[in-house]
Amino acid sequence: MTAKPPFYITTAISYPNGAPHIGHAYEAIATDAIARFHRLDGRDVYFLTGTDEHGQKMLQTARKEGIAVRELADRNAERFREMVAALNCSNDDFIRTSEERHYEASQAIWTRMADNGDIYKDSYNGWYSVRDEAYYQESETELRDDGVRYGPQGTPVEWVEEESYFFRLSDYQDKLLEHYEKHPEFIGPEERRNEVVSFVKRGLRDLSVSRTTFDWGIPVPGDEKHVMYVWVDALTNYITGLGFPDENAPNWRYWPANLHVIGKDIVRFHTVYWPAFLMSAGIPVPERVFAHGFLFNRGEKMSKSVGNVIDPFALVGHYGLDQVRYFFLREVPFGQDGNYSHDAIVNRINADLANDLGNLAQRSLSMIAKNCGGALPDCGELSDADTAMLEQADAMLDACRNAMKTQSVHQALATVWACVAEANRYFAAQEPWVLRKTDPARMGTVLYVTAEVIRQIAILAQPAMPESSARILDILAVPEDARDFANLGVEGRLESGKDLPKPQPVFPRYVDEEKVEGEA
Ligand code: ME8
Repeated sequence: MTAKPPFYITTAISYPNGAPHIGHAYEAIATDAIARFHRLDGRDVYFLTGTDEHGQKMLQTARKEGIAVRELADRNAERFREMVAALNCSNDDFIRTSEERHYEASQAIWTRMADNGDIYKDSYNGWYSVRDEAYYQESETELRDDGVRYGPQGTPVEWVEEESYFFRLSDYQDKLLEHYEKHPEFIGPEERRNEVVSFVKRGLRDLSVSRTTFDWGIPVPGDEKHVMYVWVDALTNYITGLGFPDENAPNWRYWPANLHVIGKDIVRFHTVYWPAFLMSAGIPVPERVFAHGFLFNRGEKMSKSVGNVIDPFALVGHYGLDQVRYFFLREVPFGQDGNYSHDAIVNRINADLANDLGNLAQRSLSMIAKNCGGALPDCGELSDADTAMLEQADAMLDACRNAMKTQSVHQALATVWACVAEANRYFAAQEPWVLRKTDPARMGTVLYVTAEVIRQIAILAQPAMPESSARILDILAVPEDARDFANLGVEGRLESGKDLPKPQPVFPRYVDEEKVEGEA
């Protein structure tokens, strides 16, 4: 057997300065669905997520709450860990940047950049946004009528003047542009790529990479008065997680990452700073960075002061985990901004899940239970309609793979749900309940074809809805080891005569009228 090709995928690591919100949940769910897709498609997947614990934002929040910053980090990192578990994420590890292993990795990459002559000491005078943990050029900021100066993401900036180490980012301008040119797939979606290319073309300045006015961070090797700029250590998490600096570590084989999944607000860090740091340190750069959009609550930005922040735990408790996962993945074209609303989620639950897939499975499998002695009927000669139905199901994998090449998770699900819709039309048109009296053998064939199509739908729905899909595969008696994509198409056809367990409804209708706190 040949070894499975590795696939390393990561989420951004979240600031644990507060509890996780649905933006964090969205990123975790989408990344998990992509990880599961590739795992089912025969890749050796390693999936990392975690928390980004240093920096001024954490420090300020801890001060406001009157607690030690480590206490804040410990408390909220635990909430993030619970969130990914509650979302049924299949991450292989959860990294916290306050861990010892991460200090070692960050100091090692720093030393390599310094040894390469890319780090020098000077002083920084300029604007800094604590909320974004980002330095901005004055031309990127604006002084508004309220007398406050804001950065490009709409967060306030403050003037910083202090001794600082710098990274020679300006030396990497041409190398980065060459990299974007040679590897057009490095940044997705396309519009993000265009933004980055024009940002870099406008010219790069050297980057301040250390701070001296606080000590909540990783000490700069050889000059402990300085702590590293939080983004230097944050980005390094992706290699810490694989055992760096030990390049003989068993997991180092997963590097370079195949995919960093991030939100659109942090593209610059991942596609300008990060590849430059890696080039400087002599480490290969990741294959692709994909930026998803932002989630809004009925078109409004979620904020604590507006009171419309949605708690992911409450959401899952209220609607059900797979329902929430499906909703976000199907509703929001991955890469674009999306809206969350009670009505939209209820509509998806009732139309796509309860009616279209749930009813189809329940009706067809109940007929098998009642009319075929609970065993999968024989598949007789195939009519044109049967053949067309099976061909559509067999063709799903290629279409999904194509969609997933560009992380179009919504597109992959649309392909699967087009087949669900077709299966409903097929079932209605074939009228197996009429055939029961007139032509039982033909009824058997129709039920067989329907069950086989449902099998393939359930296999391909696993990345989005792991638990519910498993329950459908259970009631089709598909063995655990026959649920990956190698079993799609003709290879894995259901076996006639096999006893099926009593079918149980998988997707209940949503009837409760109550809303989740924060919902409009
Ligand atoms: O940026 N909708 O952490 P973070 C969708 N620590 N995604 C959202 C969102 C929303 N409303 N709000 C945030 C950081 N996100 C850094 C990352 S990586 C080395 C360091 C996304 O907690 C955001 O875009 O502010 C980011 O990808 C992730 O959630 C964590 O955001």
